[in-house]
Amino acid sequence: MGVVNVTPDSFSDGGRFFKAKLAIAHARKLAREGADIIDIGGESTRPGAAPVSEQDELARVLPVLTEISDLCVSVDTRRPAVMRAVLEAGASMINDVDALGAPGALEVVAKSACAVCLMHKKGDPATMQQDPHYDDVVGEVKAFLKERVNAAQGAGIGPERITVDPGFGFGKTLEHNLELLRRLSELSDSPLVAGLSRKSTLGKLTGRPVDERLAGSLAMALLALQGGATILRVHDVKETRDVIAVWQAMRENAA
Ligand code: 7PJ
Repeated sequence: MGVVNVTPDSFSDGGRFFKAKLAIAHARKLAREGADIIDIGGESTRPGAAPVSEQDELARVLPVLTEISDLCVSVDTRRPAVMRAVLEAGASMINDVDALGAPGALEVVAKSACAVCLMHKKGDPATMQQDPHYDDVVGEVKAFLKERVNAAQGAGIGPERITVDPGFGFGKTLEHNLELLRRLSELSDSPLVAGLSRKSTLGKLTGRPVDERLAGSLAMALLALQGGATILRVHDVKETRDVIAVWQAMRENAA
């Protein structure tokens, strides 16, 4: 899954892709480099990001989506009205950091045939990184994902449409993120999405700024694959493809 941000304040590309044309070109490039899914988002969920109106979110996402709806496009949104509009415009997947928690979200997704990613986060993006606490981070994330998968299935979303994500960096310290990565395979029976690309966890581990986290991101990608991740949400598709090729060759040649 290749990330294309259409937010002006997204931390990892400094807003370079705010303009629809640039976002479309970037999406095409990621698809050529081997992304199976293009994830576009019009609301930055980075810690402390400014809120975006529904109208602005749609104005950012729709012009990009309509130009690339021949691709498998996932839309990163928490709003049922945005979900409805993008599904009508050809989105294949809803990637929701609120795990379809907004009133009406389950119903909108259930009425379509799209795939969905149900992500865990603790707290609100504005404040979630202020001293997050868990008694048992793996247990808590696992229970939450199970509850949301049950809710989704209860609403009529078939298991073949559902993926889950521990939400690295969403209300989690470095230690929480590492524990979740270490025990990724325990989290769910549903296919796992892992998003670690360029995240601040890597800044803490390597001391590097966001534009120098490629090597760390690739190490994380390999660890996520080893932990059983099915979908890697990344910025650097070409390089991550090479990691996948190496990992797959190793697996296939195993007795
Ligand atoms: C994630 C996401 C993630 C899923 C963001 C960033 C922050 N969606 N949206 N998983 N992260 N499913 O790109 O670093 O980890 S926004």
